[in-house]
Amino acid sequence: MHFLLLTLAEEWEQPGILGHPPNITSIFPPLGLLNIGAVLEENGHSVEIIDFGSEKVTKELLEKNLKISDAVGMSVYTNTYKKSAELANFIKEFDPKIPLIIGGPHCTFLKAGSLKDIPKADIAVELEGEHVILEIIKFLERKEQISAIPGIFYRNSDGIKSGKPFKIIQNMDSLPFPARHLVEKYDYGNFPYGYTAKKKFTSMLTSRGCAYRCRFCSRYSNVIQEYGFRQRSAENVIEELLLINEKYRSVAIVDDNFLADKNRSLKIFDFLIKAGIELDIMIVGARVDTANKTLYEKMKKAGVSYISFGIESGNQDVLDYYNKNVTLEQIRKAITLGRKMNFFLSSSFIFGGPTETKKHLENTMKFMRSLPLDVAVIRPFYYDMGSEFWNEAVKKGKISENEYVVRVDSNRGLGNLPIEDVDKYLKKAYRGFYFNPRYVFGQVFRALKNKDILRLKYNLKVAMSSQLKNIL
Ligand code: B12
Repeated sequence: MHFLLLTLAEEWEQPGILGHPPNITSIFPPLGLLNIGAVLEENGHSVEIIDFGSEKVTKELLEKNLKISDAVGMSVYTNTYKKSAELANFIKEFDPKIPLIIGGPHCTFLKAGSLKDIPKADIAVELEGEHVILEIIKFLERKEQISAIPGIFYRNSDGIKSGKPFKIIQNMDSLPFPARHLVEKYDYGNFPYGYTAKKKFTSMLTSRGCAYRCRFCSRYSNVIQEYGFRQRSAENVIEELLLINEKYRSVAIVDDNFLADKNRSLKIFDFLIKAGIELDIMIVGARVDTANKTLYEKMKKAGVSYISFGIESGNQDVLDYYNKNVTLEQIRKAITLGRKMNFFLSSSFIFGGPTETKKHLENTMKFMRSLPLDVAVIRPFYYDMGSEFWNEAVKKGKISENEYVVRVDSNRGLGNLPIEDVDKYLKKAYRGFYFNPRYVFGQVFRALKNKDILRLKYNLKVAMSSQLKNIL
């Protein structure tokens, strides 16, 4: 069979989907689809991937691909599910008989509900698709009953039905490596804040799930306990890194928490150092409590140049309320250590948590300015479907179930601060951080020290450009 796999992950404001690129391009390749692509090719099928976040998809291009495809698969994210529904309508208008299978976060969080949100889709896969997709092919080849397939929802004359209970892939080393050649046509790795990944760039996942329970985070293991936290072995990760090193100059490791297992991390970095691999490594998502001198020194020698932390707040009571299980002291220690290693340090903060007052936001602004960070991404607090806070707010009737993403707003009884105040503080925080003379001098100094003219050019661009508009 020939499969067409589609993803529309990035934000998309303009009307319609065909004929114009989204206003934000994909930074990372869609690993979920690359895994499924690898399994399909391994079983003799052919695959084409279209990433709507990486190219202008015209009607002609889509129709040309639909004509030669036996089935279509689509990753659905909540932030773009309406666009995904539009795309499904287009596909079924073009070819009413072509099987349309959906999967991804929106299906994992909503299950049968995702078939209601994407009315033209035939089958929805909750959780991992690598094994299920082969079962679905057997059904399409009339070799298996659809009701016998684990982890799916499908339609029949009585409405939406579920298949057998899902199965978790326990042995992560058994999965084929992502079929990266399927997206070699795209240019990933263009970060929106002054970090330019060495090209060619790709990403990788070495684990699934997270052992921690931050209450604001919408994660699969909140809706499906068994998802848990599963890691690939160091040997298996090294094997993939060696393959990546043959074609790519940089790789982003995008696990929820790659450094969770210190021994595994040390094994991987020791190997990279001994092998003298020259791969530029970015760790996108690390907890500050994994920071220690030995590990960071090995990371530096092994080629790590970038690390991003979820810091969230500069208030211990708020971190505890979020069940983040870290201290302000651990945050300061990790950032200081990362600075010593001359890593590019990115961080994310949340403004306007349910218990936060203006004083809390002032504290967080002061805290982030005191840290030698390169980037601070500040997001307002959201009740994200799949997070503990969202579940509680729904239970209390403060949010209705079909409100998938809700901003904190005391005007509707959510949190202490009205949206307009949080927005004011967001601007104040961005201005205070990026126009802090110590920050500007630090950036210029580091750009010159690292001969990173691109970064210098970028910082100047930020200072002059539209981003300024957002800040002022
Ligand atoms: C790792 C991760 C990332 C990584 C890697 C994503 C990737 N797939 O390449 C990075 C950092 C790149 C990322 C980016 C984004 N992410 Co993310 N990400 C996660 C995280 C932490 C883990 C998810 C995971 O384990 N993925 C493993 C891969 C292999 O699984 P997968 O991509 O989901 O695909 C599997 C299944 O979903 C299924 N599947 C997926 N698509 C399809 C299609 C078909 C046809 C089938 C049959 C099956 C199927 O099979 C795949 C293989 O098992 C979760 C939070 C969590 N802890 O759960 C958030 C999360 C999934 N991400 C989220 C979002 C919103 C995004 C972004 C859109 C954010 C943004 N605006 O930039 C981007 C989209 C990037 C992209 N182009 O894909 C949200 C989704 C919310 C929602 N309800 O839709 C989550 C839940 C985080 C959150 N807290 O809100 N993400």
